[in-house]
Amino acid sequence: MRRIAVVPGSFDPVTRGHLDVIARAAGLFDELHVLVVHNPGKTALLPITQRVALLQRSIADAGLPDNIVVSSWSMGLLVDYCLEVGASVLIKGIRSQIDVAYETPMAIVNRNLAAVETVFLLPDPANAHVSSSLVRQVAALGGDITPYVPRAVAEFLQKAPV
Ligand code: COD
Repeated sequence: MRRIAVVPGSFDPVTRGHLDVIARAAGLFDELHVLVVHNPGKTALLPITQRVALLQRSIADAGLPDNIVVSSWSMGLLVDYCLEVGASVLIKGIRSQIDVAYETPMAIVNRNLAAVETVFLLPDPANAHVSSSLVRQVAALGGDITPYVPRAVAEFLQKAPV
């Protein structure tokens, strides 16, 4: 049986922290879906189509394996997407106790809803402090975001400042 997993996120924009989790998850599963989802709790910077394009380019530039599919989902529950593509696992990155507190209830609900398990991956310590919101803030104030994001994102935000 093919082992299929989904890495969901806002990816607004994709960071080096996200890419690290995606790279390691791709090595654990036969097929990995990187799924851009709107988080109603956050104010979006980039449209979903742009986030997908930047993810695709960043994954290609990093030379990640070709078992990675990038798509987006706005049709309802995350687990509905999992069922549609035959995925039985969600992957989340855990940087801190705050992430644990945020992710744990969702992991239990997703297991109850559709028997989809959540696997938590710890970050590379070099990226543990990186978040999209930090990148948005540094970019908005004119700072250097290149240590935190793939080259494609840095180039895009330099051309179209936030
Ligand atoms: N290192 C490691 N992991 C990281 C890093 C880093 N530097 N930065 C982010 N991550 C992880 C996050 O912890 C998260 O797991 C993932 O990467 C994505 O992060 P974001 O910030 O892009 O995305 P979020 O946190 O806004 O997530 C959006 C989701 C839509 C995925 C989330 O809100 C969710 O799971 N919603 C559930 C929707 C649903 O179906 N609800 C009903 C049942 S629970």
